[in-house]
Amino acid sequence: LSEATALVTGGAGFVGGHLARALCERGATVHVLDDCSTGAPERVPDAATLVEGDVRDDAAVREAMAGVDVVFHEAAIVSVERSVDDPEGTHAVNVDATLGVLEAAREVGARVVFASSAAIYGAPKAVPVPEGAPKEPSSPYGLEKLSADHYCRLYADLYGVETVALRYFNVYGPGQRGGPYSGVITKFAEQARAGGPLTVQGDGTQTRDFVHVADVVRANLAAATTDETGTAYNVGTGRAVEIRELAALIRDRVAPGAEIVHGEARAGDIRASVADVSKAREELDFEAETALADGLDDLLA
Ligand code: UD2
Repeated sequence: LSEATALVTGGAGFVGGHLARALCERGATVHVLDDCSTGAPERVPDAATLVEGDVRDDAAVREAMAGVDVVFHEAAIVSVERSVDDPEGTHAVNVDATLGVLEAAREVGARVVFASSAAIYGAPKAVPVPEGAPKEPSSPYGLEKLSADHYCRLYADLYGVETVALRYFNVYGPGQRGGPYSGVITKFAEQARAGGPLTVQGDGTQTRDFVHVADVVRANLAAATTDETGTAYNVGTGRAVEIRELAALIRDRVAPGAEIVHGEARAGDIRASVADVSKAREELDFEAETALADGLDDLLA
């Protein structure tokens, strides 16, 4: 990738910012397209060129795409709640804009690595979830990611665009946004720092697959150079972590005396979500390396 020109859409965001930095470190020429609505310009590495614009705007996408070999399409509205409140608005960003990125990539002959999501599976019938599992998303967000994931495959089949969809499970790490709609790790960390209590929704036996952002970056770099395109890979660790166990891990690191309390389960909450990682291991030669305990030590230090 040292010779490559890469575009990171959403490069001022959480995953995109880490990815843009890793690409710069590897000597790539890096363009970032971001409207900085939820991202922060200070996250964009100094060595990258920031095109401040909306990913729905074809002119901005084309400007950012000039001379690009590979696009990492991370720009999205990642809030499930927002997609429920405003499905047309999130569709425009999560689907229409992805189609625009694919078209622009087709014009310049660039590869597209797309940030898909475990949300496309809805509530899995069985875990771990392989890529071929049924897809019945339970939110507009999940359906939007599924639609964009399919478009990536179709662009490979119909037009020969090299595409890879990476289905992220629960990503965590430094720089993740806080606030009311943040992920559970950020939320528990904020609660523990305030002295507690940590609020588990339901009995806490529901499970998730928490994958560190450094591993998500590595999966993207692997996808940029793999020979296997027109396909999709789960990006997770393959390990199930119970939410009550997570609460205890964070409490013990930040505020050992803090209380863990249980509230109502979240409406429509998914009971179990764990990636089957065998396809990524075999075809992409990717395996997550950061153990949750180490990732939490690093994040909460
Ligand atoms: C994740 C993604 C979401 C979407 C979805 C697809 C994140 C932040 N969200 O939602 O974008 O892709 O997967 O299925 O990655 N919980 C508590 N206490 C709290 C907050 C959460 O117990 O204070 C529980 C919550 O009820 C759930 C679990 O923690 O069982 C994970 O919640 P989350 O919001 O971090 O992530 P998830 O998997 O619902």
